[in-house]
Amino acid sequence: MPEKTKKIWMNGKFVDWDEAKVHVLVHGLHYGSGVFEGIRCYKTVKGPAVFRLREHVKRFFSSAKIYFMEIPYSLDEFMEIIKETVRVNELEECYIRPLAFKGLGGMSLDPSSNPTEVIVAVWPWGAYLGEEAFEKGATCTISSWVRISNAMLPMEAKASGQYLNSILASMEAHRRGFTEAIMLDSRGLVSEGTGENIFVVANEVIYTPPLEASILHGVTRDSVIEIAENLGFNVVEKNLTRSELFTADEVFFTGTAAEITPIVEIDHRKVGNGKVGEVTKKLRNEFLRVIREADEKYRKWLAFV
Ligand code: PPE
Repeated sequence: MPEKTKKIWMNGKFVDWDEAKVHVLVHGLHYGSGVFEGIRCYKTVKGPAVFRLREHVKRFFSSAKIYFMEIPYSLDEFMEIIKETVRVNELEECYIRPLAFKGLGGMSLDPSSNPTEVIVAVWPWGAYLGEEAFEKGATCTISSWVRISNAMLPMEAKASGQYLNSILASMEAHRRGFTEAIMLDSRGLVSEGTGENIFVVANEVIYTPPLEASILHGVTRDSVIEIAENLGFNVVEKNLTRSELFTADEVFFTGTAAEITPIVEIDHRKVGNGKVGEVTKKLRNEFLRVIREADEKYRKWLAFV
């Protein structure tokens, strides 16, 4: 269970952590009819700040729109609700989980008339794939589970039910003894991790799969592209083959939870020399600096609590 905090915001009011409950017949529980976000709040030199809050809330609203879910708040109101939830829980650093799901009503596959319930929970969350993977790099396997394609589900929506695909891949990877899975899309090209986007470095150029590769349009992916370009790197969105992963100089994951996590082995092949690469280190140091130093250039990414 996530580390317990004080209050969870639920449909307009704060309730105690232990009281934030739902009925077993809510639609979202049965059919995965929910959309969610993962956001981080960091302790910066100027106080706690939520990283790229507006972009996350925008994606939350887009996911809801795709699934015909009404969120009865404006973008600005919802940003304020999130900041208030962090304040109420008196946390300087935390992970933030907004979730909207279809509630109690008809048990039909058209939940249009079921109410949409909305919650925001926060809790402290450390390294997503473990401290060791964060520091020394993750070992990965290519999943036997193919990433759901854009033709089957809207992969740019961050929807609860879509994660069953990730859950199968994650359980398989762990049972095979790896830290994490890398999924290929229905064309056999590189898509993403179970909860992360992926990047490859080859001959000093940085590559990442395009949206057509059934990926989530990651906010961290976007941030890393901008940071890399500002550091003078050439970043190219391009379809990648499995071989390009095996022969890359460096490979790493990006995500709100994972931040920048290096990948040092893929299906028993060392990535580069099997150590965390120089470009990955450079990007990660800059990313960690940006989220805490609150300098002018990247201030636009921070919403102070
Ligand atoms: N792909 C997937 C499938 C994904 O779930 C995430 C985020 C990303 C890419 C990276 O997106 P972004 O966070 O905007 O950079 N995964 C979230 C949840 C993981 C989980 O619940 O477990 C996260 O990192 O918060």
